[in-house]
Amino acid sequence: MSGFYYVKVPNEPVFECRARGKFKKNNIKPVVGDLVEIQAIGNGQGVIEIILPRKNCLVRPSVANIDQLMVVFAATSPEPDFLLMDRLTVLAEKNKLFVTICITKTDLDDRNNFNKVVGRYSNTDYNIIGLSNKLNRGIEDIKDVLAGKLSTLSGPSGVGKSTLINTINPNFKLNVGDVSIKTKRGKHTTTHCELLEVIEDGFVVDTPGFTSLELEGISEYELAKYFPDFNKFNNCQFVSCAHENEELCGVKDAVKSGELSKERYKNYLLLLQEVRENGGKYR
Ligand SMILES: Nc1nc2c(ncn2[C@@H]2O[C@H](COP(=O)(O)OP(=O)(O)OP(=O)(O)O)[C@@H](O)[C@H]2O)c(=O)[nH]1
Ligand SMILES: [Mg+2]
Ligand SMILES: [Zn+2]
Repeated sequence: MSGFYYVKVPNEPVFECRARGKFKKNNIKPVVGDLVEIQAIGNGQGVIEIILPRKNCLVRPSVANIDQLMVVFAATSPEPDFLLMDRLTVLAEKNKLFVTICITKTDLDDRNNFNKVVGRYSNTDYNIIGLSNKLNRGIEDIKDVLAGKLSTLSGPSGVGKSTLINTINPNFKLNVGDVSIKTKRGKHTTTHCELLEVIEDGFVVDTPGFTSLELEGISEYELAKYFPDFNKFNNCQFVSCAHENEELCGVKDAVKSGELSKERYKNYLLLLQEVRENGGKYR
């Protein structure tokens, strides 16, 4: 219900809480993943008094204190949006999160999109897991990367994020929606963020799907740092090389020789342009 926060307290049922007015006054909103102190007021209800300092806080989805970003895309239906995928990995790097890229619907993967993803990120150490919720494929691998962490699922609507949680732990019966036959898009079935203990000591936030994401608060000078595969080849002439128009650029050489993914480099240039345009706003 709106205005309520559901707080898990050890060895107690979940408390239904409101937040103290001071938070609103200071423009602070408790988010999923927050560690809080509450005052119990009876009847399983409480008031959030303190939000403990956050290790990190993502904007979209709005979650705090996470360890791992699970970037979820479908092999098809909807087709993967590689620029959005790169935006998400940049965001994860910026926040120092583990990255797992999860490609669902591999049972429908006629065009080998899973292998494309593996190729694009081959110089990163990201976990890349192909799975099918339909055929129960890859589920054990997912459980392994969820263990002991707080992870958030991020990706477009209709890729199967909620289905994945239901498959991992059949005790959950989250709503799942169809993908429109005409537009091949999801129908925004999940509408709020929720923290779920899907395996013992493995927490996951199911989130609503989204299609756009701005790289706020990233300067043009740091963007390349968030492409960890580029770092292996950055024996450029200039330390501050933007890997753009410079001569003697290790990254550009690696793209030419095929060691680095051309598509990923193209997206880097697009995002570089974007953070430059945003630069004035956020610097
Ligand atoms: N063939 C196939 N279909 C799948 C798979 N995973 C999910 N689906 C289907 O994809 C559709 C969308 O699944 P959801 O779990 O609702 O997707 P979501 O990512 O949670 O979407 P939002 O909540 O809207 O963000 C449903 O019809 C699922 O049955 C899979 O691995 N293979
Ligand atoms: Mg969902
Ligand atoms: Zn360079």
